[in-house]
Amino acid sequence: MADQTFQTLGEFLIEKQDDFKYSSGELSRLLSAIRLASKVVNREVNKAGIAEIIGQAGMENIQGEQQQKLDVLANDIFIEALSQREVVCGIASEENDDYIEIISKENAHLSKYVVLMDPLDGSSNIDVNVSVGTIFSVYRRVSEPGTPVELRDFLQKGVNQVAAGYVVYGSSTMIVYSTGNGVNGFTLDPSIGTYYLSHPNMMFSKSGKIYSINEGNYAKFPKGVKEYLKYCQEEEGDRPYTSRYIGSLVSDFHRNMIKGGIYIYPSTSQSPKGKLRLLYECNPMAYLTEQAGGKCSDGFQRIMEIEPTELHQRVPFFCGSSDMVEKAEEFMRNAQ
Ligand code: P6P
Repeated sequence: MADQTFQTLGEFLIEKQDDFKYSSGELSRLLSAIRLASKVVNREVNKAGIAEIIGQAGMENIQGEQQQKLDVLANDIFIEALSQREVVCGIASEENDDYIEIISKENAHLSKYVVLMDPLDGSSNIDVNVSVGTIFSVYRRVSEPGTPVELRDFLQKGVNQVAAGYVVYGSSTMIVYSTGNGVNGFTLDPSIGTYYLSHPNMMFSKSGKIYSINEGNYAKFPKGVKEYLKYCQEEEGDRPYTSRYIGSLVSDFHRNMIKGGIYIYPSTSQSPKGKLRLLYECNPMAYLTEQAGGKCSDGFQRIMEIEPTELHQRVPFFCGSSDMVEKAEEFMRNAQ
């Protein structure tokens, strides 16, 4: 049982309400909807551990019922929670080709926020009991209030985010988020369904000794990445560094933020833009990174300055302790 002196997420949201300039409490209610949805997804993700009894997600269970794939189920749960609260006018998701216009019952189109999300990132890891996560990004709409949401409301630079965060469904379930005043982590006490402030003011250390990258793609990496990896592995000073790669972005990111480190998903000869999506993976993680004193780029330019052109576009991703990212960028520049 968590120590009762720990502040709950609900209390924290109320206390920090004043941080949201001119907010009518909508952003707090939006974050509260995400909190609720994360608890439901947490239950479903944990239940997946007995898949052979209830049937593999995406197949029939022993009652002959069609099991929804967990990432589709997570997507529905977050969309439902956000729509019910009438706090968003639109949602874009890794699971949906196009954005969804949320037509509120009462204040049709008057909600001022849009949410972009990856509802269950790394879901392929569930079958092997590895942590997965939800990633979310929040913007104010730029189109006319009271009118239908437009694509330009979603194609905004990362610097325009008003909030971003992730849920990591791991050995414990945590929500880590920022609204522009630092990064705070909350751990779920599943016995009472309450999140407690367990990691106040999370910060990346300026440097670190962990690098996270899928070295199986080494042959396809750009020259600068290959040279940076050689740098990490040579015997010199505080090197060689340690290689740690879970294959679940939120887990690799979360560990690096706590212990220091760099995560790289670069372009490869096969995927010139890399694998990770700008709008609902890289931008929210970049927002958190910079709020936590770290650095995030595509190897050359700040991730949050990239002008988006399409909902599901991919970008190369270098993220973490600032000294490590700057060193990697130096190798990328010199290899040009
Ligand atoms: P690879 C999961 O599919 C994901 O989007 C991230 O969570 C993860 O870091 C990355 O892809 C893993 O990709 O190519 O190394 O399996």
